[in-house]
This record gives sequence, structure tokens and C-alpha cells, in this order.
Amino acid sequence: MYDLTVIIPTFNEEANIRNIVMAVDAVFHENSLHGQILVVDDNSSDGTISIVHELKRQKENVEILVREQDHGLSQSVADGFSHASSDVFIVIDADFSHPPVLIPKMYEEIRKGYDVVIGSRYMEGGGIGKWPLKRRVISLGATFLGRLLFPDITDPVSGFFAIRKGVVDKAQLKPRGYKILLEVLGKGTWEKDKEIPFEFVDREIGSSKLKLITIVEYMQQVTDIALFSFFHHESTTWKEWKKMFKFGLVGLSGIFVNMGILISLKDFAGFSLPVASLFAIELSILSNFLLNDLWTFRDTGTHKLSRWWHRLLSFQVVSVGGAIINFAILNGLTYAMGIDYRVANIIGILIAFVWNFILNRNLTWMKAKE
Ligand SMILES: Nc1nc2c(ncn2[C@@H]2O[C@H](COP(=O)(O)OP(=O)(O)OP(=O)(O)O)[C@@H](O)[C@H]2O)c(=O)[nH]1
Ligand SMILES: [Mg+2]
Repeated sequence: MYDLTVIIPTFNEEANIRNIVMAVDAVFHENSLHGQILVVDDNSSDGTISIVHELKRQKENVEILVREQDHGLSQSVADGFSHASSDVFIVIDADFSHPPVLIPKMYEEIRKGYDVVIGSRYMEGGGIGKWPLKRRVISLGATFLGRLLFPDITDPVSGFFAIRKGVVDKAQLKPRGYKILLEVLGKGTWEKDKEIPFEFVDREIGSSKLKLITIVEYMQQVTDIALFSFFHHESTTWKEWKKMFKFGLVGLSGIFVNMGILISLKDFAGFSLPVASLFAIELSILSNFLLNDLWTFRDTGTHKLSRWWHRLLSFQVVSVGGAIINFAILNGLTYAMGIDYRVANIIGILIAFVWNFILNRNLTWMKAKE
């Protein structure tokens, strides 16, 4: 049994593979680590596989897994997890983008009790070097989406990370695309994470395999993890996302209440449109309040701290503010910027929604003080 396994996914890396294996092995020696090197190759057509076989003859801690089906970086890393002979896995690119000298530090943090240790390009001290604009934008977009899921992690899509075996051994990973770390964070079992800054180094040799399809796959992955987390995760972040979702459902129900009352009062009770509409708006605000009070924010403990009519008053004021925002954005975008009024209204509704949620969350149903 080894102390740790360094997993190196490869696809046509004949120009780098020898050097990276040697560099990782040298780091093991310098730090007296009993480490395994597991190359997971997607049946490269160049000399990668034969070079690793040659290295394997010289070093008993080198292993190779050649995959012939289900080509893909994330799938390869996930296969690496199940073939590793240790309880700590560190994933590193073959092209020297990730500095092998950080391996002992990552291992040490795992030993200290962290479940996941991430090499971060986006925290202080980290960096992405001289990436062209397009790559920067794609990477920032991907990181931004990832951070919605894991707001405390600066680089949830890093390709350089260490995990304890227990994080993934029972996880139902659905690996695809490039961002295996996000899948591990989303589906794995872990509590403590730590990030270590590093400067991403652009590959000097060999070619990049990033394709546009990876962006589409990534969107699917984010959606999938979001759904999974919604039902399985009980962290503070996810509780807030759930509240926002419920708040949105209540908002939708309000549209039906509003329409129902408007139609009944106008067409059946003979009220004039302005009067019917005022009643419809006010009654939908009241029904939204009731549902949010009894359902969305039931678990906040606010009920013990404030009177119901204080909450109602606060909700009422915030809702009027939201309506004004909606009104101003709809008219502003339509008249001042010439944007289609339907698009303008959707933007107005979304911004008013965020306003309503944030203010009601923090004023009407403020978190109970612990
Ligand atoms: N097994 C396997 N490894 C892959 C695959 N695609 C990429 N890799 C490896 O994963 C690591 C990262 O891939 P890169 O092509 O360097 O991706 P990148 O860092 O985003 O792009 P560049 O550095 O610009 O090439 C490298 O070690 C690749 O050899 C794949 O489909 N299967
Ligand atoms: Mg690379």
C-alpha cells in the first residue's frame, strides 16, 4: 500500500510523459514519500504508452491503465480513482501546467485532516499566466458557474487537486467533460476543504485537447450537480438556494392568484379595471406572504423573534419596492434603450425577484441569532 497515488491522465503526451513521471518521482524521493504514479491513458496513438511501459520496467511504483472505451478526461481520472493502490489521490496534468513540487504540501494537508485540497489559480498567490483572452473568458465563465455551487471555493474546476479515497469511494460519479473536480465536490462525501495557490504554467510541448463541445458538457454537468445538491446537500449554501427556489415558486403562485382575482372581480363582480387590479395585486401580495411565512421561511426561527404583522408590513414594503423596480426597469429599458418591452419586462421581473428575495430574507425573515 502506498502513501498516495499521483494520477496523471494522458492523451498523446509523448513529449511530456517521461519528464512528468520523473519529476513526480523525484519529488517523492526528496520528501521520503512512498508514492505511486498511475498514468491513465486514453489509448494514445503516439509513443505515450510505450514510454510508460519502459518507465514501469525501471520503477516499480509506476503503473499504467490504458482505456479503450468511453474516451474522456474526467472518465479517465474517475477510473484512476478506482485503480489506485492508496487512500490519497492527487490528480495532475502531464504537461507541467501544475507544479509537481506542490504534491508534498497537498499530501500534508490531507494528513492534517482536510478531505479535499485544491490547487487554486484564482486565490491570492495563484495565477493563470499569459492566457489568450478567449481562454480567460471561458475559464472565468466556468469558474463563475462552479462558484455558484461552491461559493467558498475560489477554483472549483481546477485540474490539480488531492482527495482522500473516502470522498469518492461511495460516490455515484457521472464523469464527463473536463471538470472532474466539480463532480467530485458535487457528488462526493467531504467536509473540510483547503486551497493552495499555484501559478498555472502554459504547456510548452504537445497539443491542447480543449474543444467547444466541452462547454456544452460542462453546462449539463453544472445542472446535474445543482439538481443533485438540491436534494442531497444540507449545507448552508444549499439551504439558501432551496429557499430561493421556494420563494420563486410562491412568486409564480402569486401570478395565478392575481389573475384569478382580477378576472373574478372585473368580469363577474363588475368592478372597474383599476379597482379590480388593485385588489388583485394586494391579495396576491398577501397570499405570497402567507405561503412564504408558512413554508419558504418556516425554519428560520424568525417566528419566535418577530410578530406576524411586523413581518407582513416589512413584506408589503419590500414588495412595493420590487414593483417600483420592475416598473422602472421595464419603462427605462423600453423607452430609453429601445429594448423589446417583453425582454425588458423579464429583466425587470428578475431583478425585482432578486431584490425581493434578498430584502425579505434579511429583513422580513432574518436569520435567528444563534
Ligand atoms: N486520459 C485522457 N487524458 C486527457 C484527455 N484530454 C486531455 N487529457 C490529459 O489531461 C491533461 C490536461 O489536458 P490539456 O490538453 O493539457 O488541457 P488544458 O490544460 O485545458 O489545455 P492546454 O494546456 O492548452 O493543452 C493532460 O495531461 C492531457 O494529456 C482525454 O480525453 N483522456
Ligand atoms: Mg494543459
